[in-house]
Amino acid sequence: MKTIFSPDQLLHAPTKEISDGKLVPANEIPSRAEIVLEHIKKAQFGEVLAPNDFSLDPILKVHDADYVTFLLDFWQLWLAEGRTEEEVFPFVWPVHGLRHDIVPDQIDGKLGFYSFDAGTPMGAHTWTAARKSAETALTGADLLLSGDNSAFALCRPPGHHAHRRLYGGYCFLNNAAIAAQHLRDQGVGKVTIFDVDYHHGNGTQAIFYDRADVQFLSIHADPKVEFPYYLGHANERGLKEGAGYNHNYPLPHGTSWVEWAEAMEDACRSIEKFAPDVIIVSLGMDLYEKDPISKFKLKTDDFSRIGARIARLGKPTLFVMEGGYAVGDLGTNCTKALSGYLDTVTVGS
Ligand code: SP5
Ligand code: ZN
Repeated sequence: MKTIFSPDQLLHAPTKEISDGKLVPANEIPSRAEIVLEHIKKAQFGEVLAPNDFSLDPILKVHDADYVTFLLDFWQLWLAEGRTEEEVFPFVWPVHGLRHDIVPDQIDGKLGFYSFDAGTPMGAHTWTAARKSAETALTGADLLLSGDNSAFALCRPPGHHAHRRLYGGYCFLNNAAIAAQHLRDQGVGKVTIFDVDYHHGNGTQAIFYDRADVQFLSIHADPKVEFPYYLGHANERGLKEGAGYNHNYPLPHGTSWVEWAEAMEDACRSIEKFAPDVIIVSLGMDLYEKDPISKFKLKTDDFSRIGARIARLGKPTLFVMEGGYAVGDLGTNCTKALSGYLDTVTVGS
């Protein structure tokens, strides 16, 4: 299994975030990717490749042009307005009853218009890093198209919270969605996105909610008590042609392997029924018992079990990294998931 990564993904390097109403040290930091890379190299799963260059087209298939322009231009606008802070947060949003049809000219108005939380800092190099992260996922998709059975896109910043036209939850471009759409555009018939991150993949769900060609399944902490709070309930099943192709498994705080695995079995049955040509796994490691922002109780060895179960689905699989903030154990947990997968496909084939 090849891994894709670019050091440019480290350029987005926030030091603080707003969480639970406080300014706290940032969780989504460059060392997350560095430690995973170090462990991947040691595990010798295969080559580590730089992402290929892509035009903006595959990103624009998923994200609206005005949103991409905002991400691209935002630092220039920030400086042009004489602002000097290096880490930028929104603080006002067009929620219920306010206008969504006019994009403000002023930068604070734009930041709120294109975001859904105050917990996602932006800086001078956020666009560069986010674009590379998306290209890392796209390159992984291309590896599957050229015949590899699996690949690991070491994406960072993560992607699954980003909507077509919204950033949030540390995410700017929806890497998994961009890879899925690219596979469809290159002739792959049906794609499943299986999101195991602790948080609901609200962005991915929203992007494919009315489509039958991309199935979305997410196992996550119940949004009644956990971020992102406003999406991820079990009764969100898809709309129009997409009806029946969206599956959410909200689970309570304190969930450990047995209950989590039960949800995964149900999800795997739905995946088998859908019979995708390719599976994309939104691989969050924040289910881990020691994750600093999460409240599930999965252990390091449980990640091997997740990887092994995914291998038994028997489809070409692209792993796309999402969350996971227990940085000290992140490399171990990630390689466990991938070796669990690799050991099982080898045995099976
Ligand atoms: C990709 C991803 O995992 N994004 C997660 C974004 C979560 N941001 C909100 C975090 C709120 C944390 N509250 C719990 C703090 C416990 N001290
Ligand atoms: Zn997460």
